[in-house]
Amino acid sequence: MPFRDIAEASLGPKARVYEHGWQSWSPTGAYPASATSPRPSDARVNAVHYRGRDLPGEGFQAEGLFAVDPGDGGAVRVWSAPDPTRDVPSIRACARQGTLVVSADGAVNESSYDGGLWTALATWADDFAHQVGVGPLRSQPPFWCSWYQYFTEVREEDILENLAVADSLGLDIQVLQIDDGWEAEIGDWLERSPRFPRPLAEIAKRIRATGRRAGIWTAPLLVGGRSQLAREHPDWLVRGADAGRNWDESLLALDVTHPDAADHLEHVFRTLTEWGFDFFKIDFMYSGALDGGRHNDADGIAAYRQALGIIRNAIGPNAALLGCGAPILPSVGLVDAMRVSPDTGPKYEPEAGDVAVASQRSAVLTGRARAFQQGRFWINDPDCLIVRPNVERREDWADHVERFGALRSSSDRLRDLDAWGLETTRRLLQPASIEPFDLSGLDDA
Ligand code: 9PG
Repeated sequence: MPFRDIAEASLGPKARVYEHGWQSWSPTGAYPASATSPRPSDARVNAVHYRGRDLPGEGFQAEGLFAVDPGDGGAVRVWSAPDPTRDVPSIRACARQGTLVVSADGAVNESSYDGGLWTALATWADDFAHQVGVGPLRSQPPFWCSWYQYFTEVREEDILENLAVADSLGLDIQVLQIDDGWEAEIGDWLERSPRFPRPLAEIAKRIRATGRRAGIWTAPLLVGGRSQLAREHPDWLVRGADAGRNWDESLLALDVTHPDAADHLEHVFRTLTEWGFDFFKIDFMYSGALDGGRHNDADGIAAYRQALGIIRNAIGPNAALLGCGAPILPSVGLVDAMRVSPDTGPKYEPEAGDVAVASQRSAVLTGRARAFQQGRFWINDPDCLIVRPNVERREDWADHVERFGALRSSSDRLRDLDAWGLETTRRLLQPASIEPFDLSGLDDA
């Protein structure tokens, strides 16, 4: 559907807009109404971090949720998809001579709220969570994740070393989560990298023998061009879907509406569960919601929700499901916890100034702007605490995790922590709160 004008708002000097991005890594924030929001630095970033759609040169493009705060104490106007678990229209806005013109490429409702921007969004989120029937939230345990120290080079011995050090330091690490790097190829989830010589069931057993739970990263709806799956089952891929590039390969999407692909997805998660894993970080989930040709005529969002149903069915009701790189509004009610920002990293500033890519500034910008989702949609994951000595501005990152992070995790080589890093890790590793955050002060720098 083409964009059609849906509303106008007259803008006072303090007017702000709120733009919600599509998936975990898409920039989300509040900006002066006359500004232009962050744009991807190239087409790859647009595909992997945004929604891959055309963007206007000026102004804003929100995905499914947009708001205007007049800034003079007047009501906040919110535009949103009537049911974002079915359809998420793009909503554009552009300021012209003191008036903001709002347009959308699909059906959009308008509602208005008193109490300022964050209260408005929280109230909107309460209504949406109620509409979807979000069940009672369950706290999730503090965990250790391999990514922000070892990245794709992680080895079996790194996992075992940190397991032993967690014990000797007496840290409240209840789950050891193996991140990207363990798998043979993206899409081949039952085969291991040579850096993991022992079967994963054995690693999981060793983790569990210390009284902890075992966690694992996958990107279950993503298929790498090099994978055996892509080679052997081209009919399981979404036709014409471009999930971008990473790991030096092109990225495709699994079509879970194909019954054999659905069986395969279920088999992968049943097997990981049998191996002893019960904490699942499911990443690059945007790939499952891409437009494209599928076995049946389900659209991207319907196929995506179907995939989450298959995964939950395979892992059982008590396993933890942490969404990442995931379409935000279509995931409500289907995950226990959600990454609400782009990745953090040892650097404060993002490369090329692009706030969709890994950096503390990127993670803080979007993590704060989605603080209202905590305790309403799920448990907010601010990304991992990293506090080893060479992390830039590590005190500021720890403050963000403490204030706007409900899911708590550590991702340093534990042995490398100095006294302050260790004390901070010890203090912040706590079971996740299921309560909404206090949103007052969100507008302070
Ligand atoms: C593993 C990581 C970690 C991390 C996730 C996700 O190519 N890219 O643009 C790109 C974007 C995000 C990204 C990795 C690559 O990070 O958020 O915690 O699990 O995957 O690969």
